[in-house]
Amino acid sequence: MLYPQSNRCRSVLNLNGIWCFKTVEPDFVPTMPVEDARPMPVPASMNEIVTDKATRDHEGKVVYEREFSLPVREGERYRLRIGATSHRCEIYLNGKKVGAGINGFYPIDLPLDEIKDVNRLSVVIDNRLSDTTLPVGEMVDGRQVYHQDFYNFTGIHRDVMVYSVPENHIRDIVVNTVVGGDYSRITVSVDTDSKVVSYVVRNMDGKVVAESNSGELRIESPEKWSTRNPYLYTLTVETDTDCYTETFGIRKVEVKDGKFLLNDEPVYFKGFGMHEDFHVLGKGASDAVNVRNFECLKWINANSFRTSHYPYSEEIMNLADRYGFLVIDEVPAVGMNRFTGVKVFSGEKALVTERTKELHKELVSQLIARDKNHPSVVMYSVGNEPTAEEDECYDYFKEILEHARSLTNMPLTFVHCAFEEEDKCSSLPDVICLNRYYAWYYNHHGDLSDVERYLPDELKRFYARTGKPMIISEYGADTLEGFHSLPSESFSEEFQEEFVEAYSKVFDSLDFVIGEHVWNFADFKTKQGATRVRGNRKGVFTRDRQPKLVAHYLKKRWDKK
Ligand code: BDP
Repeated sequence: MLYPQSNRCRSVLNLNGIWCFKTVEPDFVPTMPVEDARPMPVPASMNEIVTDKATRDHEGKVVYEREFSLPVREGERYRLRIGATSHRCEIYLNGKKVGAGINGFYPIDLPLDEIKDVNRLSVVIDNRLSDTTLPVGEMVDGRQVYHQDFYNFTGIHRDVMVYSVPENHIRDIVVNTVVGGDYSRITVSVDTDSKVVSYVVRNMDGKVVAESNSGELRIESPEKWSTRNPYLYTLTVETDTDCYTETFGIRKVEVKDGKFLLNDEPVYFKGFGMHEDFHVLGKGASDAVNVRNFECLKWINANSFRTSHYPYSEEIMNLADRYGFLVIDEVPAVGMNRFTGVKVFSGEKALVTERTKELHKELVSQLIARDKNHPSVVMYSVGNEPTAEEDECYDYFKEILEHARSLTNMPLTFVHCAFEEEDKCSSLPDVICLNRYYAWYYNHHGDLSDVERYLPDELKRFYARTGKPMIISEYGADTLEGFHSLPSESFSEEFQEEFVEAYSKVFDSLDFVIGEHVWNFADFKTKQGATRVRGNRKGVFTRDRQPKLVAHYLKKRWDKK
């Protein structure tokens, strides 16, 4: 699936803006224009916009609707592209169903065959989570329950576009690069019914560096993509009816001898688990917020992040390529844990079923299909914190990882939270990603001596058993900006700094730790809960992207690391 592009063969009409919105009954079908609708911005989450609780907390279906017109030209086909709606949705054009979206974090791309002078586009979204969605959720006593921490936002969250393509257009381009001694071999495969006429590769100065009429190209002395030099090339494919320019990078990724290698050099991951989340926008995409995030990441000397806990927008992935960030790209398999000991992967109360597994596999396929040409993506994560204590979790994730392995050569992982003594799944991933909260959720809240007492020992046991390199993919302490305490106590800015310092000391003493991702980059909205004051406050930055005290510590640490 290619991102919409405007060029001499294609055009794009952006449909962002103010749409009509309404909460609707479960059997709603938009046969007629919606009545009594209220204005709603796209992209954005409706929950951050409305002022009444009933709408904010609505569990079920909502409809978004707008009209559009465009000049229809002979020989052109039109397609609709919605970056993401949360969650499942059905799409109607002039009252007729034209397609559906199966997940809240993936693009929907479908043909619009019956365009009229004026068109009514309706998107009916269902925000409920179940075993047929990812994240998973369940109904308990007639109420929606989900086990992930972040807020279950509802809305059209990413850009909406109608774009034109010529007949027999290019459906997909896959760019594979192999780095040799002083050259790179590029193999391109193009999914189209038309004949490919040329392949042209340009460097960042716009100079042609390789040209061919077959999908095999060779670049002499290539500039390799890295965090220090995020060098990008473009490939323009011309067919007898269509053209498309795709961006790519040349780099080699490997996990070897306990190290994570980028272009044969060991990498230490410095950065964060993040969220797509901001005031007023909720999960609504914003170029301004995205670029501010990357500026903050650069400022603090991070080199990587995880797209916790779902695929981020394609615009963010493009920025990661451009800024030179290593991305652990995660599918939305989160919430597969009740944290109560009640079985999740089996039994009468199973949260995760065969239906979940089928969807999970499909979403792994779609993520790899979407992100395969991004040099920033150096590892895929197929889930976050499932109950790795269960045998059935092992069987499940073995199958998911085997499926992913059949689709990509990139390293694979999923994020663990089970303790070493209980863990059954750490033999599965290429790199162990581990979330740890000693001195916060366990064992003695607020006592930082816990970190030294328990963490190194546990990490060493993991390593002794698996021999795999390890990234600590979450560790952090909720912190209210402006709350200071001498001596420190939990929730103060001083405590957060001391907390991160204590963990850092442990990481520095263990060779097999190849990275640290603090939880979280910024404060974010969660469901309401007794441990949440205006959301999760573990951000190193506030929700409006200003640094807390710990940010200055990390900036210095990561400058040297
Ligand atoms: C971890 C989850 C993350 C939460 C975090 C927390 O992976 O999504 O936000 O805990 O509680 O278990 O802060």
